[in-house]
Amino acid sequence: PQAKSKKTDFTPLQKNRILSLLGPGEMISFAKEKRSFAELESTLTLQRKKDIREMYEDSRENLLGKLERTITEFLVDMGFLEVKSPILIPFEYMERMGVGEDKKLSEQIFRVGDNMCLRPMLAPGLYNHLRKFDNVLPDPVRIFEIGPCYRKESDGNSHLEEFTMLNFCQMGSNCTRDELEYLIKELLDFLGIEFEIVADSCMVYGDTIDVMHKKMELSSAVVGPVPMDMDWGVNKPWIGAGFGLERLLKAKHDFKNIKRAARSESYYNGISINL
Ligand code: ATP
Ligand code: 9VF
Ligand code: MG
Repeated sequence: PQAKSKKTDFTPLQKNRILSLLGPGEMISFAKEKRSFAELESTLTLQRKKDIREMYEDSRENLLGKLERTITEFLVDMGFLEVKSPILIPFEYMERMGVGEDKKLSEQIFRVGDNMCLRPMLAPGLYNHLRKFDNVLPDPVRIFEIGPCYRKESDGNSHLEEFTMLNFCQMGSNCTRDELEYLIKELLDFLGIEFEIVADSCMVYGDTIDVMHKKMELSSAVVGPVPMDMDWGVNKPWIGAGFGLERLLKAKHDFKNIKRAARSESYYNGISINL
């Protein structure tokens, strides 16, 4: 016997529109859905407007901005100096980082004019600060930067072309693997994000310690020194770790796509604003 109300057939475009309107934790079964596209769209639109108004009443804080402030306060309390270095950097810096040898990363760089590029990582600025502060700050020198980085990417769910990196590092005494793992654990416990540490390697630094949340890399961390340090005038042991803030948000809020956590004109705090 024929069912009284038949399930709705959605076009691919309609499915994408509905999926974009779901709240971060929400799910839908298109196979069972009986409401029309128009009905469903207007219900979800109303809910999302309510969500945004609630955010306005409750805090008015942007998740990405808030995470930067939270991590900054945590690391400053731990004795790390907050630095802000240029985002537009000489392309020569990247050659000096050895990205020439890493074909993948060298093709991912956004070049600007003949000599400049958008930084794909924070390491050059941090190297320069470590060198300059070596004879200024007490041992061990502890610094960090949080800010935009740019890489041409093709893969979608955990990659953005414009993302926000945290890189903290320590130079001088006590630059051990244990100290590095301790700092990573303190930070991620403080943020309430579960993680697992695995061994990996990359062209730039050789062996790395990768910090994973399920299948997603949250961070690559390195125990120096490495041969490249000489080209940056750095001659002491160091440890450091680079984290993507949008990946931390994706893990924390269980976003299905990292776009919900990105600098965006489509989502605010993980909620669609195409309402
Ligand atoms: P992947 O292998 O996932 O492309 P990666 O190893 O090239 O990342 P790293 O150079 O180790 O990335 O950068 C440090 C951290 O910055 C990564 O662990 C990740 O959290 C973040 N990150 C790197 N690239 C991106 C990107 N395109 N979008 C969002 N976050 C990124
Ligand atoms: C680990 C990820 C070379 C002494 C200034 C600090 C680190 C971070 C690896 C990052 C990268 N390195 N995106 O270096 O902390 O550079 O590939 Si420093
Ligand atoms: Mg990595």
